[in-house]
Amino acid sequence: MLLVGWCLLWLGLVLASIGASLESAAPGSWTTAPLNVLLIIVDDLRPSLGCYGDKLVRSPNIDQLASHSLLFQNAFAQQAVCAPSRVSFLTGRRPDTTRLYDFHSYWRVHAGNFSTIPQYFKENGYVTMSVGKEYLPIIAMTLRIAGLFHLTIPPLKSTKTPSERDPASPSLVPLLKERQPGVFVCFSPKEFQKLYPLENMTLAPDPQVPAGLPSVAYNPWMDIRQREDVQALNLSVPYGPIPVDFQRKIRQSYFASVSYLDTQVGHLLSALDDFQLANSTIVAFVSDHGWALGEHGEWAKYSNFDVTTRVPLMFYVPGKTAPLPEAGEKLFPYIDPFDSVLELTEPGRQVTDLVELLSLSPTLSGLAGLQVPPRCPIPSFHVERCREGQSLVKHFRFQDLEEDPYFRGNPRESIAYSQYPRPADSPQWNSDKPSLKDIKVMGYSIRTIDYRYTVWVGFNPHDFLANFSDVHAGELYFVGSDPLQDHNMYNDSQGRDLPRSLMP
Ligand SMILES: *[C@@H]1O[C@H](CO)[C@@H](O)[C@H](O)[C@H]1NC(C)=O
Ligand SMILES: *[C@@H]1O[C@H](CO)[C@@H](O)[C@H](O)[C@H]1NC(C)=O
Ligand SMILES: *[C@@H]1O[C@H](CO)[C@@H](O)[C@H](O)[C@H]1NC(C)=O
Ligand SMILES: *[C@@H]1O[C@H](CO)[C@@H](O)[C@H](O)[C@H]1NC(C)=O
Ligand SMILES: *[C@@H]1O[C@H](CO)[C@@H](O)[C@H](O)[C@H]1NC(C)=O
Ligand SMILES: *[C@@H]1O[C@H](CO)[C@@H](O)[C@H](O)[C@H]1NC(C)=O
Ligand SMILES: [Ca+2]
Repeated sequence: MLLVGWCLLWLGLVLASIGASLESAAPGSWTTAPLNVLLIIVDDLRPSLGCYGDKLVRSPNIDQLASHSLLFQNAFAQQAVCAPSRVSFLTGRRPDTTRLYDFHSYWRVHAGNFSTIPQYFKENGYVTMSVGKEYLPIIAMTLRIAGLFHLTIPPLKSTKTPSERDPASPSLVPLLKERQPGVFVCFSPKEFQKLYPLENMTLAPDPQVPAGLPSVAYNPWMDIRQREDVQALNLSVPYGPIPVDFQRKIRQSYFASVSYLDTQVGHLLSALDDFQLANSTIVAFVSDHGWALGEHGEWAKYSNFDVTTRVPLMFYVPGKTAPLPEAGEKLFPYIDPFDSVLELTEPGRQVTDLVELLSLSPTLSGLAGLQVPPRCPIPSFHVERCREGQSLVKHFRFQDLEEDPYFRGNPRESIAYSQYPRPADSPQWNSDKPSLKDIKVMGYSIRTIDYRYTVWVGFNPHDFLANFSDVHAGELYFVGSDPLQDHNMYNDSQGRDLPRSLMP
């Protein structure tokens, strides 16, 4: 049985501005013509990209985007699983506010009728469109439902079925051109595996389950076990390691998917050039969460480790993160990852501050010249539009940098929060994706520039209350001496001066 690659589906949100209505909607806030916004949300993409320092992965088109963008080196998802993360960053609220930790409820009726990124842009005169995974028939997939009123054009269909189409068909290009529905084809990028010969595939540097890992922190990657080819391996549950040859195949497939994705991004961005939109379109590139590829003996997402919470995040803002392209100049010429000699693209500007995906919503608003929503009161279930994350707009004021070091930010002061629910203290069949009613423990995690600190505490799914007196386990990893998070120092640190409150 062939190992088919995990398919990185993606979603593009096109927020096209309409000048006249915008100007009346936001008088005085524009110094130049309003900008379009192209938001590329990749599914399950960890920062295994050239622009994030990965030496193996070929991602020339995304690297080229990065070279014209402001790239955030340390961006973290608020919960490392699809729907909770997407709902969180599209509404700008933490999972404890959307109350969506699983796939089974609709936040507008279950928590609060919060506004979303496309909804806010639409209310401000933008035409909003999307294509991709949010169309999957899962109730919590935000845009499918919300799309009824926050997308100008209903979400476009995507398909997971391999097809005879040109594998590199630039599916979103018709959107840019005619603003008409396109079809995105996701397929097994077999051909792209040639970029990653098995003999060149490395294993995770730390493929063992760490001795000091509390069992509640471990995600047993049940969905991967259910695959036919993995079942044939007769792995022991929950810790049984995957044979190393098979690990290499998984990693090969993942990296091949990344390169395939890169070609799609390349076609999409070169269309911006072709339609002379690169001078008037903000491009944001992001993923909903990361993905473990054997680190700590784990696979897939479903944890609080950096490998699953850390995501790529970059913004191209014409005239700000890169000079405005001259007439006819190509800012994003398509680059073939199969070219034997790939020129190294110059890295663009980078920020090392720790930032959260929650910041996407206020940041896009600020960059587009819309009013940045105010900070949320506590609680904020009744407030339709506010932000729980910071706007990152201050990082884009480059001209001030030389004179005013304040705008450099201070990585030491920045913090990113993530969380993950569990149904029990030991791994079991539903540990990866517990339904709300089954959640008994919540792992609240802080990431600072120096450490990741997680406490797993009792959680009541009926009143959504965490009990910080009821600590089931803890984790503490020092980034400097243990960047891969294999040496849990929590017990050693007990009684020392550590952060008391994990609640943001
Ligand atoms: C949410 O608010 C919108 C108006 O902003 C309204 O059209 C919609 O019906 C509301 N949905 C729910 C579930 O209350
Ligand atoms: C595989 O590794 C060999 C030896 O390091 C190297 O010469 C070759 O370019 C690699 N192949 C690819 C496709 O990266
Ligand atoms: C930490 O302490 C707890 C409770 O005493 C114990 O169960 C656990 O094994 C210890 N962990 C490590 C890594 O020593
Ligand atoms: C699967 O592994 C178990 C032990 O872990 C062994 O008893 C059983 O025979 C194996 N089954 C197959 C089909 O190899
Ligand atoms: C973008 O470039 C095109 C072609 O050079 C030009 O017609 C258009 O006015 C420019 N738009 C902006 C916002 O500068
Ligand atoms: C919180 O946990 C502590 C320790 O287990 C327990 O004594 C207390 O009753 C719990 N509080 C609530 C509100 O459940
Ligand atoms: Ca995902």
